[in-house]
Amino acid sequence: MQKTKWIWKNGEWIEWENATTHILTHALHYGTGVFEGVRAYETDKGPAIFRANEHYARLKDSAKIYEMAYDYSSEQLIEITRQLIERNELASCYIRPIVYRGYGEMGLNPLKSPVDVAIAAWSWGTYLGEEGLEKGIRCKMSSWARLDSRILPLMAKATANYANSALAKMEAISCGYDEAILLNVNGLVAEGPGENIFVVKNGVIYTPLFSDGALAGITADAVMRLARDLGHEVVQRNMIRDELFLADELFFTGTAAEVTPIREIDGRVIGQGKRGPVTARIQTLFFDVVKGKNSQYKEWLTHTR
Ligand code: PPE
Repeated sequence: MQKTKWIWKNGEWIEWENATTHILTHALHYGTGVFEGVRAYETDKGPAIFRANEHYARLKDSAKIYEMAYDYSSEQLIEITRQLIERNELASCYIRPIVYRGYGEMGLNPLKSPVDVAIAAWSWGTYLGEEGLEKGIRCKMSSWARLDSRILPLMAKATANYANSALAKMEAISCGYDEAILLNVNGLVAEGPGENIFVVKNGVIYTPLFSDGALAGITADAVMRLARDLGHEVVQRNMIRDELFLADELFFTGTAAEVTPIREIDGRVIGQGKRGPVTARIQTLFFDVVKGKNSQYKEWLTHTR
């Protein structure tokens, strides 16, 4: 991981090495944290944060679900993020805001621990490899089911949810795959451990419903708009695993994963076994948009200077 100089926490600028936390931090023991993943990209007008408003709105929603109200407005956190990027002299980077129950009382009741707010940023290259972005990745259907909203609320991007993701990721890697795909407890397609999934079939684009366990991804939302603008019909509906096997093209979306083609699942070739033409067009448009090369979507960008 590429270190930067500054991390912001509870109103203060702290040096990277000093951004530590107490062993008895509530969230460390009980998963009582919510976070965001945001990217900024280099444009010819300097760095621009992609969909900052939407990310900080989702952070607020996640915190609301966990009753962790915090005092900062989204506008304030966006301003802090701009400063963070500038202070760290970053161009394109990944931004990680986190709100969590800090050091207070041990025991399950989180309400006795303070709500801490921090934002870090660093340079983070492609999530699933440069080659993955071009050639597609190989996935494993996970033996782990995606969490169910009767167990943990999935509309909250909570640290607790990622224990499930981490198990699925480890399994996929130890079986020699790049990434996992999870079904929900009802056997319907949910998502990747850190990505939304899309099927392309006969020019139509399909993606699972939030109610089936897909995070309301901000990249997915952007990609749905881009795909519609490119003339595709986009449908959010229940999906079974068979539809993944029979897809013309499959791809993942996410802040970290961007738009990553999937070329294989469990040894089965998907489509032509490489990045398909629809995925390629969406990917190209996506990268043009985030890099400020397409003014049609400029409301999605917050420039840092
Ligand atoms: N589903 C999950 C479970 C998920 O974690 C992410 C983001 C998405 C879908 C896509 O959402 P969005 O980023 O709004 O398009 N995962 C974040 C964390 C990844 C990590 O390894 O850490 C991310 O991409 O930032």
